[in-house]
Amino acid sequence: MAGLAAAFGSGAMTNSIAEIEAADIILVTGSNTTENHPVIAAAIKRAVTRRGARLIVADPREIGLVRFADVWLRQRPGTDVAWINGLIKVILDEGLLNQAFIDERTENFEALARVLDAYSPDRVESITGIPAADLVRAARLYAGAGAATILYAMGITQHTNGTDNVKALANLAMAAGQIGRASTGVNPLRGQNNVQGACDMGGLPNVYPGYQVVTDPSNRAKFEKAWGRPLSDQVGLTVVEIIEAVDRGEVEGLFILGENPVISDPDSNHVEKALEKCGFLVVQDIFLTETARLADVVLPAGCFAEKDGTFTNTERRVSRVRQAVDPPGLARSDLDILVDLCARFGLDARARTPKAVMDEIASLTPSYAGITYPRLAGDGLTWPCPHRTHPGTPILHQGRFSRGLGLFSPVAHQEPAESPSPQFPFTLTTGRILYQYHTGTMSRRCEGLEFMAPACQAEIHPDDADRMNLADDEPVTIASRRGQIVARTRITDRVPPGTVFVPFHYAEAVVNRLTHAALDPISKIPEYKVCAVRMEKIGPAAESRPSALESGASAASPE
Ligand SMILES: Nc1nc2c(c(=O)[nH]1)N[C@H]1C(S)=C(S)[C@@H](COP(=O)(O)OP(=O)(O)OC[C@H]3O[C@@H](n4cnc5c(=O)[nH]c(N)nc54)[C@H](O)[C@@H]3O)O[C@H]1N2
Ligand SMILES: Nc1nc2c(c(=O)[nH]1)N[C@H]1C(S)=C(S)[C@@H](COP(=O)(O)OP(=O)(O)OC[C@H]3O[C@@H](n4cnc5c(=O)[nH]c(N)nc54)[C@H](O)[C@@H]3O)O[C@H]1N2
Ligand SMILES: [Mo]
Repeated sequence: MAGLAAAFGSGAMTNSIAEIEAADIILVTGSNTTENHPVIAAAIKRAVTRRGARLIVADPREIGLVRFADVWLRQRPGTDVAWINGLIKVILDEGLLNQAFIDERTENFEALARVLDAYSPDRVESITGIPAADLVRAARLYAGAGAATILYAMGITQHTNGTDNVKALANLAMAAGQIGRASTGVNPLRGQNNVQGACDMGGLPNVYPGYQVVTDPSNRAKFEKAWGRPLSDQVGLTVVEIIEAVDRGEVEGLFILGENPVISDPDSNHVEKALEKCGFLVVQDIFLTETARLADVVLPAGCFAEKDGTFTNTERRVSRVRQAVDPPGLARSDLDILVDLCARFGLDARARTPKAVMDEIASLTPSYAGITYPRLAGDGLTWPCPHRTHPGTPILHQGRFSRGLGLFSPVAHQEPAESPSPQFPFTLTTGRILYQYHTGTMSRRCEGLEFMAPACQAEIHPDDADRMNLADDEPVTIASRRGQIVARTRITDRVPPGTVFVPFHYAEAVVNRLTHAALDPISKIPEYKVCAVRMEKIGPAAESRPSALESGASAASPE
């Protein structure tokens, strides 16, 4: 989210979920909304079918929302900066800029204008594969709208140039003046129920709660005083960097809470090797995961229904979560475990209950200063909520950006870290499906979900399948420079020729054995959305079909 922070001074949804439904134009990119944010997708569909809103989808795959779209821009994976710059170029050339907004609210447009020459519709078509005429139509729709909103997710951020992609979207919104009003803005649809809250609370290596940077001595002094001990002024490491540091022997101990990196981090063969080397590994989880199996100590935690607390959702809304049942067996709430650990380390954790934690948050975090348990009794509050009678802030950047003037940041197209080659001719892109959740620790324990999506299926275009003589639902080997897996084919023109989509939910076919750990230099997000692979038909022999003797008994697949 560093791109948004650079442009406006904040890295969250600029507007609320309810406003999406009232937008005239909705631009969705890198978000398979119907599968991954179905409630928001329902709002988008209602906007289109009931209010006549126009939908622009930019996604390499024919996702569910394409059926509702006026324009579908099908870019080659990893070419987002090019089509977004292309939209701004058309808006500029056709006199559709919002000049008043640019003059009053922003700075540095001239620098952006200088790079746009390289993004004529024809050049954009040659980079992205998007027909020039479609680009022009999308630009006119977006800039001509009363209120146009941009929604994006991991298809934009999980690239080595993910920060540039987000900056490009921010440039687009500012050039057309589509930000700072109701039903406009640049809106990252955040993933987990509380990932926004985790970031807000300083679950990042460079900030204290409320994005107060650790390198600022006055921030450090404030937290040292509150917590009664000296604190480091060094920026720490991000997830992938930590694994690399473990591998180099620079990090000797690791405490992992609520993550299953053996399945979810890129280049998992390397992750596994690094964790096996780790001197001391503690995993705190609600299940014995693939990562927990490598641990020296496993601390069993209670799940969401077994504890009190708050979640902060994608629209910055802080809501209460209330304990419904007791944790099973020896499991305890994450907070209880951490408070006890603190005591064993000789630290006096002052806030021992969820309510006391919330009060401490309010006392140290300006954007949460007005948030208390009594005030959260109803529908919750959206931050910034700076004092006890403040109503919360559904729309950011009205009248003024957090950083003052909105900053245009010129960005240029850059190819992904790994491109297809004769040896690895396919582009692999990875992500999610409706019926599974991440590494499957939770969803794969649900019978109904397993019934709907029991096996790892690779989406392959019919032309590619024909050429390789692959049938539907046939096992196929997929290999990259880093590893290989066996998945089952799902032949569909949802993916373009030359591209394969594989979800990362399946421990028996860990797609992250194939992905690589190339990072965006600023956000440090890995390039999960593009790498190069080859596919091989397994063939009857290797597929171990039933032998002649057994074949009378069963023709079923051995899996
Ligand atoms: N059912 C279900 N829902 C979930 C989750 C889950 O595991 N299962 N996970 C949650 C979490 S934590 C997250 S972060 C969100 C993620 O939600 P999304 O970001 O919607 O999920 P993904 O499937 O990773 O991929 C997003 C889209 O990016 C597209 N894409 C691929 N390459 C490119 C590209 O180069 N450019 C662009 N613009 N698009 C590209 C893909 O085709 C896909 O449609 O989902 C949340 N919701
Ligand atoms: N190839 C590929 N890889 C990806 C992605 C991709 O698109 N493609 N997306 C990335 C993204 S956006 C994300 S968010 C990550 C997700 O990666 P992870 O966070 O590693 O995946 P989860 O399976 O959600 O793991 C969460 C763990 O928390 C545990 N848990 C659940 N509730 C609680 C609790 O209350 N307390 C504790 N202590 N534990 C709990 C679960 O059992 C589970 O083991 O994956 C990333 N990896
Ligand atoms: Mo995520």
